Amino acid sequence: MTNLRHDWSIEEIEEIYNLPLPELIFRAQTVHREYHKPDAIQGCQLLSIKTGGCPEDCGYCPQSAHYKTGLEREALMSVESTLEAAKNAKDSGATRFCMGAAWRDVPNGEQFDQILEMVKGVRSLGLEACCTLGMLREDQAEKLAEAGLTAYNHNLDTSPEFYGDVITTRTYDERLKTLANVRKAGVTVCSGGIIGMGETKNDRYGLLQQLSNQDPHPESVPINQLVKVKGTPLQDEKALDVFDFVRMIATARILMPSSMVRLSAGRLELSDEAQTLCFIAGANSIFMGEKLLTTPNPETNRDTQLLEKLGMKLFSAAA
Ligand code: SAM
Ligand code: DTB
Ligand code: SF4
Repeated sequence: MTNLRHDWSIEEIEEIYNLPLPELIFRAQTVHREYHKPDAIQGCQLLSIKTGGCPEDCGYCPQSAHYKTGLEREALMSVESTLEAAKNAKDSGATRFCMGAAWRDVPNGEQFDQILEMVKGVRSLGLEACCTLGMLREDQAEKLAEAGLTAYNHNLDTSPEFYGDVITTRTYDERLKTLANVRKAGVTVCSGGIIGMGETKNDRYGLLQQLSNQDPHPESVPINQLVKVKGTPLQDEKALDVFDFVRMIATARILMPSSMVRLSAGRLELSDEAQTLCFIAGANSIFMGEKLLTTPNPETNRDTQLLEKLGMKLFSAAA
């Protein structure tokens, strides 16, 4: 087995990212096969349980109250309708259900109790349960762990150097602190980032270094392509070269061999061939369903047809 390393230098990451593509993909496939089945993809389903009106100013996000994106602020969803969505997700083949809230941090009291009920309910359906609710304190992470939460998503999004260009209402260190709280509580970590926000290649290496030098590695690493949403400061960013997406995925796979690498936002823009390249480069999960949190995603039919054509399949049971 390739050893897991936590001391990758920027130079090493740069060298891997810029390998000739066939060599990069060969290396990514080689480590992928040591740790994962080459023909199986995990289906995850997202649900926005609390949409819009977020006090943070993340330049990419349609849910920030700082920008006019046409999204209405909504109240926290009920436990009942959340669990109904989770059942539907299970029926369409997902094994992980991820609940997202447009919060800066998690409020205590009734709303938090409601979240704990949702987590318990999702787990009792036999699904992995993931939450992404903003900053989390240690005691909150412990309560979520007790409720059975499988994973907490909290993206580092980009390099520490570029972070302040995209978000001014919080710091990179605050992000790292939440990740540490999650880890300490024994909940698995889901953390990744976005490319296509006008970052340099160095920023991509910096993000990958931050993720891969955590010990243990985040068990789950979502790689998102920016979804350009009208009204956000990043609405006019130029299109990302698809090979950069593939390189990012392959490099993440090589640096973090045992982690799930998730081909996340931005799939609607990708051809079947481009998605296939991402799978070959080591991505082994997708978000299913017609919506991510608030933006569109390919229809389930298109995904199942593609997997069938490729002779690949969805994981049949939750881990
Ligand atoms: N409010 C919480 C937080 O920021 O951690 C959780 C929800 S937030 C919407 C979850 C993640 O979605 C962000 O960290 C970001 O990586 C991703 N995201 C948001 N808007 C996006 C966009 N337009 N394109 C790609 N990814 C996006
Ligand atoms: C992640 O890295 N991407 C997902 C999930 N984790 C929470 C969210 C993507 C959101 C895309 C924009 C939207 O639909 O609002
Ligand atoms: Fe709020 Fe999360 Fe969107 Fe940032 S990414 S504005 S914290 S919902």
